[in-house]
Amino acid sequence: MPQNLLIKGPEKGVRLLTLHRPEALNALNTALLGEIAAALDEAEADPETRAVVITGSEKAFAAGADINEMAARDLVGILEDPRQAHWQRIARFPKPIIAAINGFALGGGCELAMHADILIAGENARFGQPEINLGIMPGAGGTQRLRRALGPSLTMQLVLTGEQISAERALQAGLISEICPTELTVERAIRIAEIIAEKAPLAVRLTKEAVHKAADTDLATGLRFERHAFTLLAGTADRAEGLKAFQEKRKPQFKGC
Ligand code: CO8
Repeated sequence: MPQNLLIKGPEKGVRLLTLHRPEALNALNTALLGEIAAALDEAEADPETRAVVITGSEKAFAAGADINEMAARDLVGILEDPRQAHWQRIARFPKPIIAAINGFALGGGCELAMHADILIAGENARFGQPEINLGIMPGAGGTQRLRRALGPSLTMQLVLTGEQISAERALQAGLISEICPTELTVERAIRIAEIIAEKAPLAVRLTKEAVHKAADTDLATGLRFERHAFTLLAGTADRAEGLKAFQEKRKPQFKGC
């Protein structure tokens, strides 16, 4: 039973994960990260779960890695850090993840948000990588994912000054796709997840993978992957159903095969 994570669903194909360490603004200690990774393993294995929403509280999505836990680790402790494996499991989750971000998304919290495929933020959201203030630097992908999302100048400003940006600025910069009234962020993220949950699962999975390829490879390799994935879908029953349903002017019934 997870101690720091609330798990709800799947309802209408959507599983909701709520970070729950209110005493530490959802700081990501090893236990919480492990619980997120395990919950995603379960969600991956469950055919009823088509998309996952990750959220925190209205005050904090997550205020970073747990600083007290980090302070207790020396160089060897960091080298053998079990959190690395948890981050990798989160990064390779094949179904869509929507982050519903209210309040602070700092350090590892901002990095966790950037592991999501779609980022929806409340008006009160604050994003930042304040590690530099602690004499360290981002260690769960912050320099790389922010650089891809925001470009070089704003990324450098954030990681070198530790300054935070508002939801408005994050939207303008392309880090998030929508801003909601804070109390509606989770509802909106769930709605987006429900829409995705109605689509053909194999098409969703390959589409997610193809979009990720855009950041991971050169254009020619990415285009080749897209072409192969597109061709692969031609063999699915869901493709036949989707095209037939359009011609028959009805809603498709996708089965995931
Ligand atoms: N770790 C542990 N405890 C925390 C953290 C944290 N990151 N953030 C907040 N808390 C605790 C506070 O210590 C406090 O506890 P207590 O009540 O026992 O004193 C409680 O949460 C409430 O926090 P505040 O009283 O500070 O709340 P405020 O509203 O005054 O301030 C802030 C909110 C601005 C968010 C402030 O708490 C803060 O600056 N927190 C630290 C933010 C930060 O520096 N985050 C980066 C951490 S480093 C990191 O994320 C590196 C990731 C590397 C990943 C590598 C993987 C292998």
